[in-house]
Amino acid sequence: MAKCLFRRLFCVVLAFFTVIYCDAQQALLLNYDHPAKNWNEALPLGNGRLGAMVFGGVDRDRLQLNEETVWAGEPGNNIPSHVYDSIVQIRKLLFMKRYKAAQDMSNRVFPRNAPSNSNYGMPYQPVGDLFIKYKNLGHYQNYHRALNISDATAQSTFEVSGVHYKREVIASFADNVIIIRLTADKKGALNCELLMESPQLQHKVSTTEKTLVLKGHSGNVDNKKGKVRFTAIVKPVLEGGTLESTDSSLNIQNADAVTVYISIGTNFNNYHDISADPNQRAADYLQRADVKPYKQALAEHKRIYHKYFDRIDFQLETPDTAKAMTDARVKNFDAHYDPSLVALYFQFGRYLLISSSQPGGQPANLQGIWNDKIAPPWDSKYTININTEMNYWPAEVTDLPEMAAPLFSMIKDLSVTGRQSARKMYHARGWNAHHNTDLWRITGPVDGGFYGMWPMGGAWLSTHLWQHFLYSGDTGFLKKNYRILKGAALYFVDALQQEPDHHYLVVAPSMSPEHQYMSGVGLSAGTTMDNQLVFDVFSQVIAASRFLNQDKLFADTLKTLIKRLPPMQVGQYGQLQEWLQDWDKQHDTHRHISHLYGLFPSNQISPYEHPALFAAAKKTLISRGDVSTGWSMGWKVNWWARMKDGNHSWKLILDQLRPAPEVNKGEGGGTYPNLFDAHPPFQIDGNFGCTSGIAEMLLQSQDGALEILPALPDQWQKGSIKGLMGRGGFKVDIEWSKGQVTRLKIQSAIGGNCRLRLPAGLRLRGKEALFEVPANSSNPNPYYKTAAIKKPLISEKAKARELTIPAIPPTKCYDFKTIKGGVYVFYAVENS
Ligand code: FUC
Repeated sequence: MAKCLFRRLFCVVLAFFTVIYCDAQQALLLNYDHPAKNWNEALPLGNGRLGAMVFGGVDRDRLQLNEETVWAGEPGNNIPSHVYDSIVQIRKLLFMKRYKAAQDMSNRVFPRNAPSNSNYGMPYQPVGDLFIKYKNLGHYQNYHRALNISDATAQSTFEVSGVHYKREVIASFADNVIIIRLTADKKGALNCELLMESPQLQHKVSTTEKTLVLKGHSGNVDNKKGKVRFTAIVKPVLEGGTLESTDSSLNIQNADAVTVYISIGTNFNNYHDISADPNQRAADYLQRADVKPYKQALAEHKRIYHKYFDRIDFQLETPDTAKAMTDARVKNFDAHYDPSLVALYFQFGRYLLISSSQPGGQPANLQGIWNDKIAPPWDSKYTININTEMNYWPAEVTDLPEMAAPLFSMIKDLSVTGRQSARKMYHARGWNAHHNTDLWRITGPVDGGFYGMWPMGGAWLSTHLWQHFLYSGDTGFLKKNYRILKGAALYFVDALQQEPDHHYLVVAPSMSPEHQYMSGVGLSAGTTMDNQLVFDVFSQVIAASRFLNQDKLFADTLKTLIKRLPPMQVGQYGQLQEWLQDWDKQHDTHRHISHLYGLFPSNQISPYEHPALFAAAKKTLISRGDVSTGWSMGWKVNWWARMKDGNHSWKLILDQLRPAPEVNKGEGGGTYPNLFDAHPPFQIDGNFGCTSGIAEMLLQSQDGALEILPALPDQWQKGSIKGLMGRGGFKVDIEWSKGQVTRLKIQSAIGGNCRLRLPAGLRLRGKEALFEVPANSSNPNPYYKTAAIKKPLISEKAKARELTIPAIPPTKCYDFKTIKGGVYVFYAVENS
């Protein structure tokens, strides 16, 4: 009797956990009831190096394939020669206020199209497609297609004449190949043909007895020959049935199950060495992979993926409508209450980062690693005046720092190639880069004297190294990268110019990315974003030299120069001024709001320290409006979170999670059925920007404290997030209900003072006592030391308008000491 009761109890408990587990699994699925009709419906898989877009077709399945080093062209930079004198001349024209003449000259010296002896960066290109054509599969039913982002697997299942078919695909993190597993629940039911195609001009498909082989090389563009050679080998391993090859295809008959391996190799070693053997590489990966049983390969793949993905668990309320297909959920998002779609979208961003950016590989480009076009939009390269940086915003805060390793190694490469642009173009030491780079690490201007005249790309990228240090406290990392940070600063030591009006030190010529203050004129001196970037580049070297106790003299030089940078300014409309002069237009809705770099990702505009600037930033945000390109809206989610206005962030998420238009162009944003973000067209930065913004709504750590739930929207009354990272190595779990924190757990990786900023009414209790600290006392934790900005200037016209400081929810700060490895749990005390 007791035994029976026990067994029953066991069954109930098991059923309970199965339900919870299934729900959790369900929450991390992208679901569809039909095969992909186009690329934006196909599902992305990737292991950092290899990418596959899986269409899930029944009669004809398609896997569109990428390898991250297949780019057009060959090694080599794009530095224009003999331009120094012209740059000096352009500078003079700017300082003489002859702006149009300066812009005209810039356009002449740096033509809009690449001159015949140079190039404007190479496009990222596809490898090709694998097609699997199935024979005699008549009418199908019960079709289901899913991307499981908790496991990094894609499946499609369907039924034909009572036989259940299943196809599962992984881009294996363990074996560096793509694996397709075909099964059916009737023996001998699998009959198909494997074929390959490629849009590359130079390619050839051949077969051996057991494999299908695609060889080719990348395209010629501008002054560069396409020298990336690639080899893709497809090898099906059969259980039962027969395999025959023709001169261009493989035929499988009556198999019980088939495992198809896709291995791709290229000749790329690094940006200046393409001497590897692509055939050998592809063969080596294959040889190691095809000996493993699929079950083992799948388990090993999942184990590596879980190590990263499982670090964060995010739960928001899940209504019944969340059971709908993913494309329908996007369609109905503004009509149905479905916060759980936001949790899915957030985790999808993390999934994309893990899948497109693995240590040892290339950073995620404009499309991550997924691209089917020989000439993709903006070459799918690295646009470093916002887009590449945005790709990496989620890396630290969502605890995926390893995924930033490819970015760090690209920065290291640029710190070498960028010496050429610094020296030849500007006669400066150190290194710089302009607004684009590519696989070959070009650092010269791209797209001519309007868009391309922005020598700040290297500066912005370098801040990611510093942020990694602030999050991890890894002094070894800082030491190793100090020379890169120093090189970025050294460039400005030499290149900054004294402008004539106030004698500030400014970058000239430059621009506020892609924007203009007169028709066709954007070239300027001392734009606000440049000033903020130089301030950060100098501040991080000053702080690094303090942490490492080295290079004091250089730090002293920077301390002198930093004082001569222009302050931020509040312009006539009460807006944060974009340029040194008050040229802003009041109803300007340009997608770039570069001067708000100071609000996010930087921390130079704080509501606690600089309310006037904070008010001005808000004015600017409001006047620029909400709806814009995907990446612009992604940025706005972060900005509104920094404004402590969760409801406005939520509004932007609503705007972003609207179905993207069918036409692949425009500036209205949106989301494709496969949850890829639309510029449009697809651009991955919007996914990453929004993921980062969601994290910023829940936790911030840039402003002297760990701020808990700084921008929770009314819609997210209840939820939990586990595993977000704050600077100083703090891992944070938050649970909340009725919009209030109920439980907070802090794990300290490196010890040190932990300062919490909490809603004023909230009282927390734990084993550790929390000491309330005065509002403006500085945090003794060195990773929380913020650099003091100059007092902002406020225009007389703005003063006349009476600046209203935005009200933000009142908070209080509390300190407690942590030790390395310490875990601290607090619960909300009910107000009595
Ligand atoms: C910048 C943006 C565009 C686009 C491109 C890749 O030029 O202004 O909107 O995102 O990068």
